[in-house]
Formats: sequence, structure tokens, C-alpha cells
Amino acid sequence: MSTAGKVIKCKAAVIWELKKPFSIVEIEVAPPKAHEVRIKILASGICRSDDHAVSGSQYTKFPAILGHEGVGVVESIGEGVTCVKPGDKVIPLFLPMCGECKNCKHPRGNMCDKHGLGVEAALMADGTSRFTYKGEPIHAFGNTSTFTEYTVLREDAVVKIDAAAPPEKVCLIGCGFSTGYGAAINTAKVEPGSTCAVFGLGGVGLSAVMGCKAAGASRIIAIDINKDKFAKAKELGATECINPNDYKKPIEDVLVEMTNGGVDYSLEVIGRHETLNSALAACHKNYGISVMVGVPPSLSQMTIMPTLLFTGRTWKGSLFGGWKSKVAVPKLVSDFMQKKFTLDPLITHTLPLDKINEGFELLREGKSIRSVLVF
Ligand code: COD
Ligand code: ZN
Repeated sequence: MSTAGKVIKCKAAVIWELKKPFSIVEIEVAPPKAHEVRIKILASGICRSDDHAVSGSQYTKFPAILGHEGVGVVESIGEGVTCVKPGDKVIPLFLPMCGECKNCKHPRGNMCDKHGLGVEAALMADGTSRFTYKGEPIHAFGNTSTFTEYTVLREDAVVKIDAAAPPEKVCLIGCGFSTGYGAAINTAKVEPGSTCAVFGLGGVGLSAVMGCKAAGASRIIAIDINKDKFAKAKELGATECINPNDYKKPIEDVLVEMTNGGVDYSLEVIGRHETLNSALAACHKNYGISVMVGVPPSLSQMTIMPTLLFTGRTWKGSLFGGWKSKVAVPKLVSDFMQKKFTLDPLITHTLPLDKINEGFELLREGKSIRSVLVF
């Protein structure tokens, strides 16, 4: 019997307040309104940004359904939706794309003017939520909310992908993989034969290592304070791995010495002021480019030495790897299907939704790269 037009009762992982565990409860998911799409989630990765929302370093509204790295299948569509139809396999887009605003039309823009990433991403465009628990509204998160059996998305925040793509793998294309890989390829524009440094070897940092390798870098220096991350970094293309705790001098000085003046490209994939500074200072004067992929706590301010920029280094930021989401995501999925890159080494754990708290513990303890929840 069709569920279109009806409220669906389903399981979701709800977080009620800051720093608290998730609880699995039965919620109600309203049908999609005009220009919205309701999807059944098939798989969702757990990303550090979800944990930033739990800890409060990334502001969101509670109670909430987090998760932004998923794959689903369209259950029903609201009035006026033409981009997808029931039965399509899709990826939710935390960085939506209307395709018509100044940013969407600009060849280098990927942050749509119509849909923000802040608190406005915690509700639908009309300012209400499609999720309720015992009649009380539950906030969405990051334009997506994937830690639930069903979610409702704006049509600009969903894109059709290859029906044959494995959900428990390609969900990583919804955030982690694309963010790191694109930061190297699109934002840094790593060149063949160059020397790169990647700070932070989580799922996003390792994807940046893969991007540097795919772009033809001849030296990729991977940096992490957790040496357990090194084997995987080497498997994915790092040529050297270093731990800042093994040195008395600052890591940027170590890198400048190792590379006779500094690296061509550095990517900071941690989100700390200290490492953002080190990544910039590790770049070669005149032409080194440093890309900020990790986001420091919202509203924080940081100091840098202006001469680092004055002497020719470039400091850039990268959100979702610079990809235009609606255009790039289906293409990245088809590249994966054609084996142009692998996602398997990034997926260390697969868990049911009920074990979501275990998945977050693995991330906090540094024991996982990506845990994927399968529904
Ligand atoms: N020096 C070196 N390595 C460090 C240090 C340090 N001082 N501190 C931590 N690390 C290492 C950790 O050991 C860990 O291996 C790695 O850094 C961080 O990895 P994870 O697994 O915590 O994080 P990821 O890879 O899942 O995500 C990292 C981001 C920085 C991208 C993420 O946290 C973030 O800031 N996201 C916001 C940016 C964004 O694009 N958001 C949109 C959706 S994600
Ligand atoms: Zn993410």
C-alpha cells in the first residue's frame, strides 16, 4: 500500500540536548510539501561534523536528527518536483544547489545563496519541520538529517545517482570523500610532481591524500598525532607519515626542513587554530598554497603572521571540496562505479542504526575512519 501523502511512523536517532547520547525512538515524518522530496534512507556515514554538532562546536538546534552523509531511495515527491521520482536512488546534499543564484551560476561558486548551512538548515524552507515526536517538532540538520529511516529534503538538496551504486559505500560521496578529494583537486589544484602536506588523517584527510595522489603529486607528507592512522595513509598514497609529538620543534619547521623551503600545497583537515597556522607556515614562500578544510569552532577568531601571506603564500578555504553538488555528486558516483577511486579503505565499521552511540564512541576514541550505519 502506498505511503505517499501519509504520515510515516519510523525509527530515528534523536539527540535531545547538547553533549547527550542519541536515543532511538519512533518519530512521525510528514509528507513532502511542494518542492520537497521524502526519501527512505539506506545508509549513512558518521562524520566528525555530526560530532561537532553534538559537542556544540558547530551550532545547531535541539532536539535534532543529525546525519548528512547518506544514500536513500525516493518514497514520494511534493508538488512541482521534477528532478527525481519515486524509486530513484539519491544522495542528500548538505550543500544544496538551486542552479540559479549568483554563486550557483559562477564557475567557481558552490555555496548556493538560496540555502544556508547554519540554523536555517535545521528547518525546511517554510520555517517548519517535517519531523515530530509525540506531536512535538524535532529539528533537521545540515539540510539533510540522515540518522532516520525516512527524511524530507528540499528538491535542491537531493540528486539522483546510479541505481546500481552500493549505498553503504557511496554514502561517503555525500560528504567525507568529496570534501577531502575535491579540496586537493579543485581548491588546491595540486599539480603533477608537486609536494603536498595533509594535516589530519580522518576520513576527510585520507580522501585529501587520495586527491593529491590522483592529481599526480610526487611527495605526500601525512601528519597526525595518532600514529595508528599511518598505515592507511600510506596505503592511499602518502609517501611519508609524521607525528608532531615526535619532534621538539614546531611541525612547520620540520616540514620546511624536509622539503627544502616548504611544501607546494598544504591541506588542514582538522579544524584547529594551531594546525591551520602550521599548515600555512609549512608552505613555500612565493607560491605555496594552503587550504583550510577543517572548520574551527564557529564564531572563533584566530591570529596569523601577516608576513606569511605578504611573502606570497595563498590561504584558501574549501567547502564540500569546491564541488557544485548537484552536478558533481552523480559524476563522482559514476567515477566510483568505473573504479576510478576506491572507498573501501575509508570504511572501517558497519553498524545498524541502533548502535549509533557505539559509532560515535569509535570516532571519538580515534578507532574508526568511517562508521557507516546501514538501515
Ligand atoms: N595534529 C595532527 N593531527 C591531529 C591533531 C593535531 N594537533 N589533532 C587531531 N588530529 C587528527 C586526529 O588524530 C584525526 O586523525 C584527524 O586529525 C581528524 O580526523 P576526524 O576523523 O576527527 O575527522 P574527519 O576526517 O571525519 O573530518 C574532519 C573535518 C576537519 C573535515 C571536520 O571535522 C570538519 O571540520 N568539518 C567541517 C567542515 C565541513 O566541510 N563541513 C561540512 C560537512 S563535514
Ligand atoms: Zn561531513
